[in-house]
Amino acid sequence: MINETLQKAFNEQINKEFYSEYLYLAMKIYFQEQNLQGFVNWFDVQVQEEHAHAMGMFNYLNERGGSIKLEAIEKPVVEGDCPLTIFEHVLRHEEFVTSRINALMDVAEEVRDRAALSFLDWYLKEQVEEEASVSGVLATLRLIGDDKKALLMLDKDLAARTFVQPVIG
Ligand code: OFO
Repeated sequence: MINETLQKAFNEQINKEFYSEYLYLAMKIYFQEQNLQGFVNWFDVQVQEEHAHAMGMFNYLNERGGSIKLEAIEKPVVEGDCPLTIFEHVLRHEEFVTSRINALMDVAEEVRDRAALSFLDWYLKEQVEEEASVSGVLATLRLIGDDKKALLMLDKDLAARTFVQPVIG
């Protein structure tokens, strides 16, 4: 049976992962309106990844005999009004999620739940990848500046991203 405090922390993180899914869905709307279909695809993949992250914890908590509590998902607020500023928000958000995964691991450590720590290791590595991939797009957007042709080239690149169902844990 999983410790109560750790169970609560898992439930909070499940909510954060669903919020991430919702936030990226909101960001996708901006790119749909700009007709930047490659960016739309990038956010589609991001949305599916966040759903997989939430469900990974959902299934884990269930496997551990924990009680899953679904709370309200906050209204997503997209900060930014162009690809660059929106991706700055994506990076800030991923850094925030990384800090929450670390905090969740702190709780697992405090209650000496080694199985949970080992499970959460996957999330920690995933956050390193998430931040690196977003930083890469952000660096390209900074180079692009106001060059519309270069933006369309990036859009074409982002159209190639595909979702791969992760094997979590
Ligand atoms: Fe779930 O990693 Fe992004 O937020």
